[in-house]
Amino acid sequence: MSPTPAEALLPTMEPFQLIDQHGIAHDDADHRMPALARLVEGYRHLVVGRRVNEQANALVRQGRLAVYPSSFGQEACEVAAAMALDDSDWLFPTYRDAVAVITRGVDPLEVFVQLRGDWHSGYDPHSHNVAPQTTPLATQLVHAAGFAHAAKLRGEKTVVLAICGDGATSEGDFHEALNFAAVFQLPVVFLVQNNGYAISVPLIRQTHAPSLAHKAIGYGMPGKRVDGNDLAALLNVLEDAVDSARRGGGPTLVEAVTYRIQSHTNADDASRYRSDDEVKPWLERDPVQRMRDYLRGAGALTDGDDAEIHAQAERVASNLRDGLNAETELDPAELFRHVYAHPTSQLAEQAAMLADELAASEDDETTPDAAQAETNQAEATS
Ligand SMILES: Cc1ncc(C[n+]2csc(CCOP(=O)(O)OP(=O)(O)O)c2C)c(N)n1
Ligand SMILES: [Mg+2]
Repeated sequence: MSPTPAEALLPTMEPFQLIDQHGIAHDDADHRMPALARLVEGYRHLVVGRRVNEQANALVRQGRLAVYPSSFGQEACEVAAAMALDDSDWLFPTYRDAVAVITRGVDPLEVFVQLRGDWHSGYDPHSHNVAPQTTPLATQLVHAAGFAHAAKLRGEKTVVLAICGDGATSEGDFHEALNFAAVFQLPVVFLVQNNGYAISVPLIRQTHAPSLAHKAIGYGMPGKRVDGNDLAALLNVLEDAVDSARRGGGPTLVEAVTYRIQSHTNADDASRYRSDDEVKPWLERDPVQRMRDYLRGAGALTDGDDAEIHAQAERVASNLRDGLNAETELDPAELFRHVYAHPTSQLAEQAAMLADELAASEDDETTPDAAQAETNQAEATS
């Protein structure tokens, strides 16, 4: 019996999977498997993404980055989110989605200067159609819905993909964005990375729904649950959702079931609220190793290919290290420069106050030198 229109919106409880954790493809799902060349491209992004996560963690320990919310173990979600979109589409990421932004083509160094505190948003959003990474939870979902609304009004074929976490689904903005997108049938894909935690708060404290994807039916949009550590399944589900949005089919909510392997950020200690026993099975579901095993089994990845991909990842890491280890010359006046096209009088006043303070501190710094110079002069002539 075919499902009723309401039943058709419901997700399956079992997350959709194409490749299991041992790298074995499901026979009955083979016809939905992305092309091997596309999976090799995806694997390259996974390896680079993993290396970026490792390098960023190291740069935090070296004091070169203030903080890093790692997507270690979630790289398949990051890569699939970027790969599912056309160049003319738009990505709306969160603080945890540096790897998605990099996969989209943004220079890694430009992504990370924000976390060093140099710039408000290090990259130009228009260079690769990537909105700034947002920290206030779920705000990017409302921006994404509004952006998609504008695209639809203009008759453009743009699709918007917005990412959020499981914790963000408790925000009012999540509800408003999904409701608005469904009512106006906007071309948006909402990707929830359910990594089990919102800092120390587990999913059980976030929702009483059977799953996060089940929330979709309340808005009248399809909900999909997918294995968030299976790049092939993610590409399949997200590409379908993007196609549907582009053809005028409205929004989709996709819940990717994954796990936050590391602490929330370096400022958090996950061992205070969860055990190693809980983490261990997720290490065995690693998305990078899984794709590698599948591609090796399919004869699509030689030792040479793999070595070349890892060498590329090393180059990305080394450029990031060099770039972030270079001392920068920052002009504090830039803080004010891009707030308004025409600065308000208050802003001009604050800028002048800062300039005075900086000039005064420069005077303070030169005073001891001047005093020393006088002493030297006196000694030389005595
Ligand atoms: C509106 C708002 N409230 C609270 C916070 C503080 N905060 C930062 S990250 C976070 C947890 C978010 O968890 P989740 O949405 O699951 O994303 P994850 O960090 O797991 O990727 C919280 C509560 C915030 N950034 N914004
Ligand atoms: Mg989370």
